[in-house]
Amino acid sequence: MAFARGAPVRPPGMAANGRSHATLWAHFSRFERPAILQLMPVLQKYKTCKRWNEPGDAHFLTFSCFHGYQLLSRDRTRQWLVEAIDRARRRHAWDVWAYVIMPEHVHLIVRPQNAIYDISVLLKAIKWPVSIRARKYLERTSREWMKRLTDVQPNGEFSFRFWQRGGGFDRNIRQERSLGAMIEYIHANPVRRELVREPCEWAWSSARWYDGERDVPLQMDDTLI
Ligand code: NI
Repeated sequence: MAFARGAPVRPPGMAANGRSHATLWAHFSRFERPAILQLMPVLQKYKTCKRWNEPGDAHFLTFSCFHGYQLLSRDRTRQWLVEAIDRARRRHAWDVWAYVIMPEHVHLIVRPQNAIYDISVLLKAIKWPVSIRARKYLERTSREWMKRLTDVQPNGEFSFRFWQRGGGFDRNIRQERSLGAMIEYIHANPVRRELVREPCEWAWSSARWYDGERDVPLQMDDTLI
C-alpha cells in the first residue's frame, strides 16, 4: 500500500472508494456469515440508515501514562506493552485492528470475538503486566522514578502507578467510515507530533503492518475482511 506516498490507509479488503462490507461483516459470527452473504444487498441499504449498537462493536481505546509522564519513550517499555496486548487479546478473545504507542499514551482499535465481553477485563490484562514489569525494573534502577510513580489512593494508601487512573477513553465505532478514519488517525499520531515524517517510519504502530510488512512488533488480526 502506498502509505509512504501519502495515500489514505485502508484496511485490507476495503474498497478504494472507502465503502465496503468491512465493519458490517465483522458483526457476524462465522456461523451467521453464509446467510448474511445472501442478505447483503438488503443489509447494504439498511446500514446506511442505522447506527450499529450491538455488542461486538469495534472499540477505539485511549489510555495514558500516570501524570502524562513519557513512560513509553523507550523500546523496553514499548516491548512490554506489545507483549501484554498480544497475551491479553488471546486470553480474552479480542481482535486488535490497529494501535499506536506514543511516548505517554496509547491508542488501540479492538473488537470482541464474542457477543458478551467486558472491556475493563481486557484493559486490565493489558495494563497490569506492564505496570508490574515497570515497577520491578524501577525498584532496581531508580528510586527517583519510584517516588514519582507513587500515588496516594482515595483511601489514603500509597500505590505504584504506571497508568493514569481510570479506564481512559473508550468510543464505540459503529460506522465503517469512521473505522477507516480512525485507523488513519492512529497511524498519523507520531507524524502530528513530528516524531517522524511518515506513519511507516514509526515502528510502534500498525502502520507498517497495513503497509504489508510482517516483521513488526505486533501482528494485527486479519478479521477485518
Ligand atoms: Ni494520540
